[in-house]
Amino acid sequence: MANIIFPSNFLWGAATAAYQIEGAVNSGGRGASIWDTFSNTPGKIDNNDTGDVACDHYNRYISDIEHMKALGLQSYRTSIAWSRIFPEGKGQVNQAGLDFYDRLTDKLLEASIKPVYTLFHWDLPQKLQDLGGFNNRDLIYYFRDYAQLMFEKLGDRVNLWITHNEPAVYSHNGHIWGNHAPGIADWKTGIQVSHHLLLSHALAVEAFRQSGKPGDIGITLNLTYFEPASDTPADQAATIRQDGFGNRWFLDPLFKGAYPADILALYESHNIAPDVMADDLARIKNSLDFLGINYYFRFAVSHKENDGLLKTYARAVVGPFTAMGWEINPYGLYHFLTRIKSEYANIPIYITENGAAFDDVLVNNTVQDDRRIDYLEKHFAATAQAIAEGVDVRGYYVWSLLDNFEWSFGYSKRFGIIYVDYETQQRYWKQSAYWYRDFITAQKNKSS
Ligand code: IFM
Repeated sequence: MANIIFPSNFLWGAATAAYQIEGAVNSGGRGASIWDTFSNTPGKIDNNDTGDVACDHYNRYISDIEHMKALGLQSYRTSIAWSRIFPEGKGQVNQAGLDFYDRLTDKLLEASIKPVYTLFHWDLPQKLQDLGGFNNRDLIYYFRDYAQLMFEKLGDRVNLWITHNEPAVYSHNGHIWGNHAPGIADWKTGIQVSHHLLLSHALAVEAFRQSGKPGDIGITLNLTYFEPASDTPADQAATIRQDGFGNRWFLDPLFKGAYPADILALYESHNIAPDVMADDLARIKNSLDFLGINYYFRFAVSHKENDGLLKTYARAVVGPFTAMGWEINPYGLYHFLTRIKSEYANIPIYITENGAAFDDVLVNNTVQDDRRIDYLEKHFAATAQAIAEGVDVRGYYVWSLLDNFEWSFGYSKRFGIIYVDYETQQRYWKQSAYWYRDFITAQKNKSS
């Protein structure tokens, strides 16, 4: 690691998301989101945890920014809670919500930390879900209007924007598997939602470009590295299907203006293909200045005749594993960075999330998380390798700044480089935080 030098303008950051850290769900005029509804439904979340309090970041953002500053972060990625801005998703604007993100932005800039905001990290206003959620085409316009307002209010100080976080997880987990909010289990809905997410992204980008605000806008995709479990033709074909379902379904429309023919045919044969109107795909094509990549793990894929519509079985097989049971595979990150350039476009890329949960134990006010340090180091090396081969990677955001509400796992999984004691809301730096601080300092010194 000592020898690796990243470009001098490379941004080192950390990421979080509103519902996972803010808490204060009833403060400042915030409206309910689908995650409030879902997490407060008994049995949905491990230990019946909710995001009601989370890391109480809404009330502690100033001291959290002090931690970021002490870490030497150059950038911070978080999301805006739509229901703080529009408690009902549309219509009446909530000034207190705008004020919160205004203050957050100013404090970040005061600390010389570049804010990057994701407009939608899954916490849809409940009132919009009551209208059918992203299955309802009207949502594309409500999202566009919300995005437009944020560009207008913050676009003088924020110049990196992300429309959606992981549309695959939102559509699949939330609408096909049902283990995320809004808890729907229906293929047709899930696939339609994925189309409306991409289309709403495109409309928000159009609004950004029309706003004349300086800066760049993109979308963040979670890309999973799928490899065949064996070299049989059946497993290889299964891998192509799995990659098509999870990765190409989102990449192809963004870069090629078309859904992948093999997956579209599969969906058509099951009557679950999305309703797509003329021009939708033309609007989605090239609707990004950069691609955000969230990368975590590799899955080995086998053909399984009786396994659902995809007839695939994807699982983690080769250790070491994180506390999520995810296989640590830095090569997969290199694979995507180089694959985007060779198969899609030589577009700027930000690694908007990468990190690991481990069973951290607080001892003497810190956590000896050597495995997380090792994880980060290896993924940095994979990134450096891709940059050396000409991939235009511009930044890296560790997931996560803080331990936080890990969706259906509640607080049982700790991804932070800063440990949160949820009883006292005390923050404790894990050893990975000290390591990351020193790494960033060394990079700054090398490039100056
Ligand atoms: O916590 C999530 C985040 O909200 C989206 N990307 C993956 C992380 C870890 O599961």
